[in-house]
Amino acid sequence: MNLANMGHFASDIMSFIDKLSGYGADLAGGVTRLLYSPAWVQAQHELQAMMESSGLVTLFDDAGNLFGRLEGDDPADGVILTGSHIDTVRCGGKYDGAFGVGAGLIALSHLRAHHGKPKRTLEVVSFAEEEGSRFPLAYWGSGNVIGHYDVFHVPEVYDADGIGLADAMQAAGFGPGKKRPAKRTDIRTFIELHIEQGVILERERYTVGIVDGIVGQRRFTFEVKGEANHAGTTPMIWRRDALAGACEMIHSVETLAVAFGESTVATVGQLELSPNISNVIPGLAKFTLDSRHADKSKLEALCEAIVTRFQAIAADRDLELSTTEWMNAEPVLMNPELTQKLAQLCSSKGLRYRSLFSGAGHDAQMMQKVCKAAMLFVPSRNGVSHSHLEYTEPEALSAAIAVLIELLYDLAYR
Ligand code: HGY
Ligand code: MN
Ligand code: MN
Ligand code: MN
Repeated sequence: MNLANMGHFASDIMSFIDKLSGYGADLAGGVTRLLYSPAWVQAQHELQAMMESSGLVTLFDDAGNLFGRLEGDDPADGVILTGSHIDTVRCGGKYDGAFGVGAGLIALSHLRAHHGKPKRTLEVVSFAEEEGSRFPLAYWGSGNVIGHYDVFHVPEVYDADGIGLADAMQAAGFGPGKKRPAKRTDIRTFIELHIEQGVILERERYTVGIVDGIVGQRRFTFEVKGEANHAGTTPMIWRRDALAGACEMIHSVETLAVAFGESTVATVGQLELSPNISNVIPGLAKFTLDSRHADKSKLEALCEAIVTRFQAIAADRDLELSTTEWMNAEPVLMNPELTQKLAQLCSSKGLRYRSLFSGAGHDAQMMQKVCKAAMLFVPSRNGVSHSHLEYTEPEALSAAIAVLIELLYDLAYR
């Protein structure tokens, strides 16, 4: 079947994406919707209204995850869950996360309208947070659902304005006992639709991609302490310049990552200086490292090599180095039974598809620890994501939704 008549859900998903992107819209045409921010709260409540008008029963949990439920004949038979995350990076795009939530909502309302009550319960989730953009921790939403995090023991982490995660959660109306316990043991299957955020599907002209697995990811924050001093009166040889040291460290990341081979990526995305004044030698430099690899031992070796190099540079320059690792997600494989089913459905619909590994992290990485998980990708124009230029053709979005509907039908109605 060619893509043209796969456009059945194109207008539904595009109006969903356009509507949701209004919450946190920035001037460049992108979206900034950080965990527990006012835009995030409004978006979750808008979503709740959309779910309810589609006939779903909605529930928030204590962490702020939102679920829309289409109860089956046998609720004790566990839940088949689809969805993704509602938060975005700063100045992000309209599709990352939002597509998977909208696809799930459209799929459940289609199934309810055309096939009535399922045998097994279907739910769509809008996970509270996946990106790690506001606080130095990621997967706060799905992490609470699988018991990796717990709202009764909130990590002491702060955002750029010094607001703590626990305070932000309470201010948004969530927290221990506020809604329903987040940890769940009744989820049997999780299917996440997501944009590829890479260029393979578009360049090789595939309509959808079936995800084999997701790379491992480790994120750190490094603090380099030197000595703030006068830029004019401090000879070069007597300086303990935190930024000069950090620059040497950051430059070594590129060299080391390249040496580890092409499927290795390492990124320094955030850098803060103090006192950050033109005529003062920086006394403090704080920067993040995001490192990824499909192979766990290679990722460990890369991180070890990077930290060892940093320590040598700090010693050489008489600088203090402190290292905080705040994310360590292992590489995971998706459920082969589900990926096989997806392949059958894609070929039965005549869709051009291929399997591929995800270089981006996803909630499915957490959910696969407690249930069978699978992902379906759609192409990203020019491979761009985490940017207002993020875009996917509506027909591809619609084709993936059509596949999701058939898969959920197989899982919940047969
Ligand atoms: O950064 C990532 O891997 C994803 O977009 N959270
Ligand atoms: Mn995402
Ligand atoms: Mn149908
Ligand atoms: Mn993202």
